[in-house]
Amino acid sequence: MIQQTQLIDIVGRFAHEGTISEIKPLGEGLINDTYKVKTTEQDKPDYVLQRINHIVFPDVDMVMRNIDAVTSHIRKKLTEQGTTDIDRRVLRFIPEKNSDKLYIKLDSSQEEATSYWRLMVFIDDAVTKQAVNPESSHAAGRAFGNFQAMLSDIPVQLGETIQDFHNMEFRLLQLHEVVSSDPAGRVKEERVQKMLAEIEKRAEAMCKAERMGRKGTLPKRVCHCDTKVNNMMFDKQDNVLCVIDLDTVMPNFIFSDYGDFLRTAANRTAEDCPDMSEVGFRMDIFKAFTQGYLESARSFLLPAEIEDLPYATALFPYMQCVRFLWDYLSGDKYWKCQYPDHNFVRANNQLHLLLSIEEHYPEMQAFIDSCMKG
Ligand code: GN1
Ligand code: MG
Repeated sequence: MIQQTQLIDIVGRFAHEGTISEIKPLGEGLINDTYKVKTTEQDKPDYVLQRINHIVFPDVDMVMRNIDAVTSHIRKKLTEQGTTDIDRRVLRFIPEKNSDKLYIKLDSSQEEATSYWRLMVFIDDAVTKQAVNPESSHAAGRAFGNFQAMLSDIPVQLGETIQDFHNMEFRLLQLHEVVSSDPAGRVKEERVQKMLAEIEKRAEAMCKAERMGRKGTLPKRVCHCDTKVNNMMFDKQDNVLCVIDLDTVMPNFIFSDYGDFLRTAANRTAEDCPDMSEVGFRMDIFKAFTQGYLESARSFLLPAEIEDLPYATALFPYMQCVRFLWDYLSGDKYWKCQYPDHNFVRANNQLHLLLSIEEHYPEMQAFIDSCMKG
């Protein structure tokens, strides 16, 4: 456990304002360690201090360059639009003292103990949600569409902070590799074999985006790439304030943001609920989110992108099933597990969500058509 005094020292290296009164853990993130930094003065902001997970994000410098480019571009757009509460609408990172670097590195003789830190302004009177209703889902759709729209003319080329992050062909290759090496001895389980068969049946269809990308019919745009429900801040009146958790912002097919939101928001239950009878796809959330998303994104989306939104909806539970199964077969190295089967349960949950989505395909297509005519 890291000591308060060490945390205070770390914050002290950033060009923040105010006197630190307290530093406490914040949120339930599984990747980075997050703390809230309170300051004594009423007129100074509180802050969020984060230790960046450099095992998951090996190029921290690239992560922070991407984030700087994205937040500066959005800030500029909001200023042009005359927005007054800009620090609530886009994250503001605090540089290191006497420098313009947005993170600090604390060296250690052991690589695992080396740590990377960043500090951002805490947004007051705001909440994140684990679940949405159709109304907030519509707002989220507009917000993510708007996020992509604002970034559609960003003048710099962003880096890929995790290589092949949402590349379905690569994720299948990773799975095939772990199936043949079988480091945890789990491949022989009958339930694993059954799941692998379900995965293989759909493999060709699910790699459609990569094929379109190669043909040049599907562009990469700046995407958020982790559009889970809880990566958006709302004010107390349920209005969307801003999008957070920007580590994975990178060029990708727009399917990523659309599909990953629905994967988390339109599931009737949590992604690790072990009771498969509770898993199912909520069309009310799908419709509200899609309508909101198309309102703000239709101005720049290509017909091919719009046409394949139902495919995107299926792709992300499928990809997450493959990734969770890969981690289960690897011996649970990537996601923290609370019990031995946790990753298998997660993979199975995502497979059941996919089955439910497949039943709704025609209805989804018809709804998208009606939005585009309207
Ligand atoms: C991870 O960090 P978090 O919990 O928002 C993962 C996502 C998965 C998600 C599944 C960098 O997201 O891709 O969809 O878990 N992020 C990374 O819960 O791998
Ligand atoms: Mg998060």
